[in-house]
Parts: sequence; C-alpha cells; structure tokens
Amino acid sequence: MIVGTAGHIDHGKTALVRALTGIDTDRLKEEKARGISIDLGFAYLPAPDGSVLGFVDVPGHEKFVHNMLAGATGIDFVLLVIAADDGVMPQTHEHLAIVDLLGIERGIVVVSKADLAAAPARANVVDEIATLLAGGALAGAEILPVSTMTGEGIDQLRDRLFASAKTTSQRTAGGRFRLAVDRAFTLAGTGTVVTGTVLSGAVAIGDRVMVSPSGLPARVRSIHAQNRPTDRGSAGERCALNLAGDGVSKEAIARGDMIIDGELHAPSDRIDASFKLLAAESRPAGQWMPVRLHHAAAEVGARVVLLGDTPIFPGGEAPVQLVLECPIAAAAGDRFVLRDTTAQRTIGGGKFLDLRAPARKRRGPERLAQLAAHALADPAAAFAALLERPPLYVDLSAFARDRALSADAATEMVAGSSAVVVQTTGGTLALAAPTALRLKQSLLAMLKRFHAEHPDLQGVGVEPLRLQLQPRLPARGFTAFLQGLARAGDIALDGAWVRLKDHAVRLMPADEKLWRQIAPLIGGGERFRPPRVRDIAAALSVRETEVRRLLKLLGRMGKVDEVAHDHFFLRASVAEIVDIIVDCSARAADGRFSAAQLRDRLDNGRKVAIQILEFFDRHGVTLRRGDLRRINKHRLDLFRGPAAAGEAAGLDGEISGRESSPVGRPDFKSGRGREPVLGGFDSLSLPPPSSRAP
Ligand SMILES: Nc1nc2c(ncn2[C@@H]2O[C@H](COP(=O)(O)OP(=O)(O)OP(=O)(O)O)[C@@H](O)[C@H]2O)c(=O)[nH]1
Ligand SMILES: [Mg+2]
Repeated sequence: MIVGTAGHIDHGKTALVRALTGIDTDRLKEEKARGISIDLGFAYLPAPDGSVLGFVDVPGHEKFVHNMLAGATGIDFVLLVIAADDGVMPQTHEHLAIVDLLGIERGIVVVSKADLAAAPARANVVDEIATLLAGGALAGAEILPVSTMTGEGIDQLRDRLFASAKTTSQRTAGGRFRLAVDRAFTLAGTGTVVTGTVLSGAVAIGDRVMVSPSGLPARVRSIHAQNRPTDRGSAGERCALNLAGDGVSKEAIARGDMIIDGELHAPSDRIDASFKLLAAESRPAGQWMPVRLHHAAAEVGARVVLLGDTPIFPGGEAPVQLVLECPIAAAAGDRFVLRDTTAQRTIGGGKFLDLRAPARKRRGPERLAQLAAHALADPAAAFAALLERPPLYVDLSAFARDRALSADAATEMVAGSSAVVVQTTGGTLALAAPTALRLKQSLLAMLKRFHAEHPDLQGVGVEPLRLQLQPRLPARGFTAFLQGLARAGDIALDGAWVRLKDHAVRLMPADEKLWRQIAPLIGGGERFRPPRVRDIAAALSVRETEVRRLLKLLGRMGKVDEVAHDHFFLRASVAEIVDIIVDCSARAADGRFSAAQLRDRLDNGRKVAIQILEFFDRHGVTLRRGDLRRINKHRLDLFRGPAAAGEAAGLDGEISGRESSPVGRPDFKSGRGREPVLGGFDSLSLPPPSSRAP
C-alpha cells in the first residue's frame, strides 16, 4: 500500500511521516533552511506481516501544488493532516479537492499538533472537518488526534495503516506495465535509475520497456520495490528501476514520463474526458479555456473544448475535449486535474475517456453516445456498449492498448462478448456478431442484385461496395472482411472486384450475336490493322455507339484491347504482336528496334505500328528512347500470359485470402501463438435476428 500525505503548509505532514517511519523526508538543503517541504519525500515502513508500506510526503506550500499532484497519483490511502491549532486552511481545501478528483477514497484525517489544542479547540476543529468532508470521497473518514511531540495517537495511527494495508485490493495487476516517473537520477556504479509508482501491470528484470512519450526503448537491469531489491515490481508498489539502453540517461527521462510496456506506446494530445468544475470556482468554464493539465506526474498546457451545449457551471460535470500542447502517455480511465494557467488554483478535474478523440464531429449525438460507452469503467462493458453504437465496429487493438489491457485480458474480453474479429494489417477490428451478419447479408444481396442487372460485368469494385454498405468499415478492415468471406466460400475476389463465388461473366444474347459478327472482322487476315469502330458499324449496319459499347465491354472481359481510340484488336492478336516485337528486339544487336521494323513485320502501315507501340509504351511493355524501343521483360506476360490464353481474362485470377487467417484470430502481439478463441466467420452463419432489417 502507498500512503500519501495532504494538507496545508506547516501542519505537520513531514513530522508525522517521521514519527511513523523514523525517516526524515525533508532532505534538500533548501527544505532544511526554510523549514518547509518543497519536493516529494519518500519513506518506507515494514509491516508486521512482512509487507512494506510506502509513504509519499508532499509539500503544503501553495507554490508547490504541482509537486503535490505528482506525488498524489497512485496513492492508495491519504493522511489528510490538519493542525489542531490552525484548523482548515486554503491548501487543506485544495489538497482535499485534488484527492477527490483523483478518486482516492480511503484515508484518515489526522488532527495534528494535538498537544497545542485543548479539548474545546480540538472539538471545534473536528466540527470544521466534518463540514469539510461532507459529500466528498472522504466523507465519514476517521478523524484521529495526533501529536508528534507527545506521541499521542501515533501507534494507533500506525496500526490503522497496517490494518488498511491488509484490505488494499491488488490494483490492476492484470494490466500492462505502466510506471509514472517522479525522479530520474544517476547512481554511481549503477547507472540511470528512475523511481515512481507502478500504475498497472508488473515488470521483471530483463524486461524491455519504453520511455513514453519520447519512445526511447530501455531494458530493466535491476529493480527495487518498496525499497527492497527484487526480481519483479507490480501495481501498487513504488519501484526504482535501473534502466539500460542506447540513449538512456537521467537527461533523457524526467518526472512526468511513463515507463511502459512498449505495446502501450501511443502518446496522445487530444483526449475526450469527463470533467468536473469545482464548486468553489467563481465562473463557469468557457469554450477554449486555457489550463494546466496534470496527469500522473506530468504537467502540460492544454485547452478545454466543451462538448455540451452550455457552459459548465461551478460544481457541474460534463464531457470535454482536452487539446494538449504536447502529447502525454496516458490510459483511458486515468484521472487528471486542471489548474489555472498562473498555477494559483485548482479548477477541477476528471477522468480520461477516449485518448483518440476526433478533431471534427466531436460533439454530435453519435459521438456523445460513444463517449458514454467509453465512460464505463469495466472494459468488457465499455467494449460491448461500443459495439452497439455507430460506427458499429471497434478498433480492438487501440481499445486494448488505450486501456492498458494485457493480451490475456483482451482475449478473454473478446471471448466473453458476441464479437467477431477481423484481423487487418493495421490491427484488429471487432464487430458484434449480428452486425457482421447483417453486413455480410447486405453485401451478398447487393452482389446478387448487381449480377442480375449486369451479368456481363465481373463484379463490383471493392471501394464502391465499401462505401455503399453499413457499417462502413475502414478500407483495411473491409478488405480483411471480404477476405474472410472469400475464405468461407461466400464470395470471390478478383483484384479490385468482388463477385459472388459462382458468378461468371457472360454476354447478353444480343451482344453475343453481334460479337459473333464482329470477331471475324477484327480477326483473320486483317488482325494487325483491324477496322475501327466506325468501319465495323458501317459494315454491319449497326449504330457506332453499340459497337463501341460492346467492344469496351469485351475489353473489360479481356477479349480485346483498345490499342488506340476506337481501334480494338483481339487480345490474341496483341499477344502475337508481343511475340513479334520480342523477335524484332532479339534480331537487333543492342535489343533496340524501330517502328519501321515493326511496320514491316506487320505490314499495317506506319501510323498503326506507332499506335501499337505507344499502346505498349503506356503499359510499360516497351521502353522508348528517341525513335528506338527496347523490351521490358517483366511486362511481356501482360498480354500474352495465361490470362490471354484463358477465356475472359481476369475471371480466373487468384482469389485473395492467401494470408494464413485474416479473420477470427485476435493477435495482441505478445499473445502470439495463443489458441484462437473465436469462431470468427463461422458464427456468421447464425440466422439473422428477425427484428433487424438488413
Ligand atoms: N507542537 C507540535 N509541533 C509540531 C507537531 N508536528 C509538527 N510540528 C512542528 O510544526 C512545524 C511544521 O512541521 P512539518 O512537519 O515540517 O510541516 P509540514 O506539513 O510537513 O510542512 P510543509 O511540508 O512545508 O507543508 C515544525 O516546526 C514541527 O516541529 C506536533 O505534533 N506538535
Ligand atoms: Mg513537509
């Protein structure tokens, strides 16, 4: 358990910690000279059960509230110290407000310097305290008179702390490792050491960690937890880590940094949060209010964007967006405190909800509904709620990371939900199973309709399809979703086209008839200088537009190529010409050949020969320099490869989904090699919920 002091200057916090632990935490020369605490002090007290209590002693001076804030994060238990001869004073209020805002609910109020107050004066202070605590997190806390002079109450207080330590629940030890740095220094013979409170997870010797927000990687060489050497430190302990690595030095790490599991590194400078304005404030919080943001041991300038329609009045609470001057390493659910820009008073504070706050559309009803889901403290509940709200999918990787969930916890959360996961190159998306099913059904229905209307087209483009469907997945997620359906055999993917598995392109009967008339005209002896659209139309007494339309269609089917405007060649003829230019090139000493050489071989006139070569240039089959060209070996199969030989080229192209399993296996990186826990697309064959129209 970590115990923190709080209270007005000179009320006896440091003296109390010394009386409890025997350690004087005022170590700085200036602290000794001035008789006040300036920075944080640390002390430890072994408990009878073998555990160790950590103490963070904070300064009471109004100028050092920022140091108090750095120390108050991560404490489990507060000793609010109020001098019997002085009573409730300004920093008593301010520190108590901070304790409240940080959500610290356990503590004792110590009436210090009890030797200086007679019974009536003590009673007055106790009354004052009851009023002070009413309605706050410490309401009803025990009030204990103590004197470090006479020793009154000290043993009693120590016993109370030992008893409380026993009931301190292990903090989010299951989460990924995060330590809020409050000191970084060099220790002779050891190297760079950082100290701080472990906010979640655990760390072991040899672990690779990261300094965030800077992104500096480091390795843990040794650990002290609660002042004792150990192999492992975990949530709820104060730890000193000896860090090694390129660039790791006391200059590279400072109070306010986080030492974290590298998977968590994603600093954020735009954070949506719930915010409470202290009742003691005299004015409402206005739009774009400048503030100092305190988060863990970090402090950064920020602006407040109101997300509601009205200002936030003193005592009021509302969602806001915090726009930071520089990014911080935070987690969703972390508490923060705002102070005014001159650092004279605490304004309010609250809880981070979403670290990936949007800069646009940040206050619509849909966004506020999402925020309400993010506000749920239980990750599983928040995840389930998000799946049901627009945009109807959750970036699972980001969600797990921003809540500092371990791989196990994330996997368990997904397994316990109705989610279907889609693995993309950029991470994992999750959809509620009914949502995924609806998406699949509307996609199949759309393809069916499209094929019925356009039997002569190979399919719908991936992108237009994505844009027409709800929910509209991000491009990568949609591709992975399609690949999942392709693997399940529902659809087929031909490059950028999507079609139903059994759809084969065919011409409409009328087109088939016309094509049978056109084919001999552009093939046969005239195949290297086939008639143009206009000539074909005239020869067959058909409208030009009809001929053009059909030939364009046949082009998409890979049967003809439009070498120049309105000038279509059979794909087979183009393949023949490719062979001829290969031969032309082979005959030339340096592989270069001219348009005239090709014209002579094709006997089709200079103009057409040049058009063919320019067509090849455009496709990268030939490379032109001056009047000569050479061949690009890598492009030769574009027209004469297997596609040219096949019926309707492209239709038998490879079907994507070659990756081992793009769907159904959440990969939380360090969770690699775990058993997949999801049915993935199998669960998409569930019958649709009848109440929901696709
Ligand atoms: N008579 C009496 N004096 C006390 C007692 N506890 C502390 N003092 C005196 O009060 C003064 C301030 O004590 P500190 O412990 O430094 O007060 P503090 O709250 O740590 O002050 P800051 O850290 O500067 O906010 C010192 O001169 C102490 O000797 C007590 O129980 N009785
Ligand atoms: Mg002090």
